[in-house]
Amino acid sequence: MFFSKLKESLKKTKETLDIKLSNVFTSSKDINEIIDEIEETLILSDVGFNTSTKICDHLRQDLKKQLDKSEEEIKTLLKKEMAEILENSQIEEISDFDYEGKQVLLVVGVNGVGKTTSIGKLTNLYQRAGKKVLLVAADTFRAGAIEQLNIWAERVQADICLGKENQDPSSVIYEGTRKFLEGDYDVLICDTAGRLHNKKNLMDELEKMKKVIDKNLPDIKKQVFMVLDATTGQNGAIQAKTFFDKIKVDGIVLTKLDSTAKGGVVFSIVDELNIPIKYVGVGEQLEDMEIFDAKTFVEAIV
Ligand SMILES: Nc1nc2c(ncn2[C@@H]2O[C@H](COP(=O)(O)OP(=O)(O)O)[C@@H](O)[C@H]2O)c(=O)[nH]1
Ligand SMILES: [Mg+2]
Repeated sequence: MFFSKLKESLKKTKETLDIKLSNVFTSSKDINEIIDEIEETLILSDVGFNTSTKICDHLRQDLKKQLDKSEEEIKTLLKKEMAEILENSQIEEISDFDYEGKQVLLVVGVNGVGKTTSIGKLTNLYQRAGKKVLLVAADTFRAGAIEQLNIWAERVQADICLGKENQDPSSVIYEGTRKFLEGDYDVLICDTAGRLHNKKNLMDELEKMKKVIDKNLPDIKKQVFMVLDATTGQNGAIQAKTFFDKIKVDGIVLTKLDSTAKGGVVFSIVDELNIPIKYVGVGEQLEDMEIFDAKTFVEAIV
């Protein structure tokens, strides 16, 4: 089940890649020409220029040692090189769900990428692992945003700290940390308003929220998750890069893989941003989130 949903959600990406790749092999070409065209295909599939070049350089090396240069063999080697790029990022110590102590997540990203929805889905995953979750609605920019998280909280039956519209988000976070310490919660997940890296006051606000968490929960595992919308492809990846200069991000949640052919962006996120993708969103429902796994991903895409 787990695998089939990811596969299904990557259909658009796979189809686009398949069509382009099969074109590469149609007329007779020499091997260099084939690899050049594969490289072009990857770039056009949002894998990113540098990452595509890297994959194809490795592929060229592989094929030097290889007599069999059939389409099938080339594809097998291509898959291997693509998987290697993703596996490099998987230095996962202990999974967030197996972690025994208390933990905090601060969820950040630009508007509409799927932060609030992902928090609902993540809460469900944590609960299934037996963890008690407390939510904090610190997107006080709009009353609608607070209500949206509240609806998720009701759906998954998690406790929530509700901010008021226009309340300083750091003060809502503060209230959340107090409640978290008083209760027998395992996980605190904080929703925030969408922001762009180039809005200084909003980035300062984020910094302040982080400080409040650090100060109130000093000895607790903390992670900042950045949510990225896969449909924005390379643009989203580039935008994320500038974000990281301002705030340390521990993991990426990549959403909307089900509604794009730009799933190739996964490769440049891992390779160029050097931040692990932790979860992928594959739909709008509660269950539509999966733990990112390099091998499964490559199998579903090529
Ligand atoms: N198809 C699809 N839609 C998603 C996914 N994640 C979020 N969305 C939708 O994206 C829109 C914005 O989500 P929201 O959580 O409000 O984004 P936020 O502004 O970052 O909090 C909503 O309509 C969500 O249903 C996903 O994985 N797949
Ligand atoms: Mg939101």
